[in-house]
Amino acid sequence: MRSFSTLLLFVIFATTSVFAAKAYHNQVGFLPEASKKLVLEAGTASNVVFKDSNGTEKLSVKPSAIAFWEPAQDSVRLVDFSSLKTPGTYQAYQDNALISHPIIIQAKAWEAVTKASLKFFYFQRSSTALLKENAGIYARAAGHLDTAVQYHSELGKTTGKTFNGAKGWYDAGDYGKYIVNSGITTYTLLKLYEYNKAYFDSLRWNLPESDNATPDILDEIKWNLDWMLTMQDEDGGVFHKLTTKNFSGMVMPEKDKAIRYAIGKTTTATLNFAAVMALAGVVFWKIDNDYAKECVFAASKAFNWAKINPTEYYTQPSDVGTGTYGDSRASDERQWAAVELLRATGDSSSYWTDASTTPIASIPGWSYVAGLATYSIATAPHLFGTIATDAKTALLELADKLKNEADTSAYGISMTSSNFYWGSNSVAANQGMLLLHAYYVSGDTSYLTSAIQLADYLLGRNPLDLSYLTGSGVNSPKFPHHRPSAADNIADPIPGMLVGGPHSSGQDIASCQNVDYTVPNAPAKSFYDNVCSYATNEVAINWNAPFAYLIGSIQALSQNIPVWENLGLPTAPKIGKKKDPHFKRVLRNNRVRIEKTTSQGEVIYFDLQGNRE
Ligand code: G3I
Ligand code: 9MR
Repeated sequence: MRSFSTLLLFVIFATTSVFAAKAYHNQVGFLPEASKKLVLEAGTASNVVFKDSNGTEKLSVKPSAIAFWEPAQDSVRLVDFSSLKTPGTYQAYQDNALISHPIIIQAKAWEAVTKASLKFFYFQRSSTALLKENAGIYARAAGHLDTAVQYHSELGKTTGKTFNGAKGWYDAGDYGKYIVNSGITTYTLLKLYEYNKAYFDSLRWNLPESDNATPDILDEIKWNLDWMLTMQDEDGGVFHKLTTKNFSGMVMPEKDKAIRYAIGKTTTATLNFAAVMALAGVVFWKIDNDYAKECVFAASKAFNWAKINPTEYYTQPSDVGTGTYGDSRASDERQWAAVELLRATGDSSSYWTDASTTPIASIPGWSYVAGLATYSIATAPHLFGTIATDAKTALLELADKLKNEADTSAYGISMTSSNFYWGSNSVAANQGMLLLHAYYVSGDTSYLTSAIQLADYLLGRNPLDLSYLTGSGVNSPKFPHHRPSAADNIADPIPGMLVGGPHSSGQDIASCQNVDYTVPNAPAKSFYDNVCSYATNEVAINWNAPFAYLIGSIQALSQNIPVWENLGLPTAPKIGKKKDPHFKRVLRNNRVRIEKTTSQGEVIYFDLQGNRE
């Protein structure tokens, strides 16, 4: 019988061990050959011991020296356990105290979250019911059929005229459909397929279309491309958004009965559309050639409208309160569209001459897309020659900056305080996408390793001990700002949704009954898992897309599936083959001009810069 004092010591020890230092790590799992790290609250420097499910010690690692991470105002230690590669479930201990969640190592550790983050888009489908066989408990009635969408008065259309704007994905936690955000999202998913074709050709996630011959990712993408095509006006211009005049309440789709309008027709939306449709033409070229040609033709029409209307920027009408996606700079969209159209058609004279030929490396976002053009230029030296070299140089310069930050950061990731703003988790995912492109063009796996750190951050290696993807990991957001999840009377939110993430702007505090959830100087901790917090806890298609890109690409790469299966550039489609009564390219006085026939039947001419002759 142990003496009372020994027993007391054991009890104290056992209870204090419950409050041991915490370890923050990817709560979903690790790929066997990938980098594996956990962050340890400062605490002691004792070795961290990794035990398998039998309690057998498999690895003992000395933590790094204490380091300060500014975005969280935390002092922590890093523990690198990358040498632990045998698939299995482990737990970490320090001084015999359990400090981690289960640590899962599996060959396909990231496949389930890849599928979940892509199934999110199915749950975002407008204009259709989600059936039980595909949506399970989240089955719902159809909302927003959008078969008779009105035109906002500022578009000057004939009163009472409507159009069919069906299909497409809801933007985020709201029921709006916005071209620029939808565009970068669709483009990112098209690129995910293009670079990992072999992996996604066979991946299925129980869509209504899963039994057909088309890969699920392309079936899903087409749901949105079909809608985007409805947003192109007869003259080639593209409407900015399709929404109600104001945000609906927190209701299910079928309960939102307000009239829906096309609102705005802008240069940024039109060029964004052109870039996406051009890439769609490349990707669908061998899968559905007629559809591919329709996409490329629509892209060319859009590009030409933007030549004639180069500065049509979005202004919110006074009677509209939905999202704006305002952007008064179209040079980046023009370069992006020109690059993608050149890639789709091989026709440099019609497009490339109208855009800047200086590639700029930057982390892409819905308002600044120059980085996407640089990805395409850097990976197509056969098309862009020395400009491709410039693009690669710029890309690797920025990637090196991110990699160096990750290699010296206390949390081992490239995110710094300045990256924490609305949608910060998408900044992390987009940094990962850039690092992957650096890996593609250089073959240097250190970029791949830096990208993996960002996926680990999003899935648990963060100061909030959160896997930011709903329904994944041990701790994940339970109350996202997402109308269907809030109104469906189901406790758990729809899974596979990446919430916007922490930042300190506090732009939604008034909507959160003035609860100030921000942590002074610690943007990485300023997060509120409450449905009111649309600034930190909303979900959005342009946040899930780079996440799916990051996690899906690394899963595919880990299986050594060729990254680069060039779909084979199509021979230049005969754009303009279909007679378009509104405008066409003509030779006039031996110079290429745009001939436009106005609705009054007048024939007018523009130069390629859109100047009226
Ligand atoms: O880019 C600057 C950064 O340089 C600066 O350091 C930082 C300081 O806080 O601000 C950054 O700009 C922020 C911008 O998002 C970044 O994309 C703005 O503050 C912030 O207000 C802006 O928020 C946008 C938000 O709408 C409000 O307009 C988000 O980007 C955008 O994703 C979000 O989009 C909404 C739609 O309108 C409606 N549907 C939901 C969707 C997601 O919340
Ligand atoms: O639900 C809206 C969300 O999609 C937007 O991102 C956010 C910012 O534009 O606005 C949300 O709508 C809120 C509105 O802005 C203020 N009143 C409460 C609305 C629902 O939270």
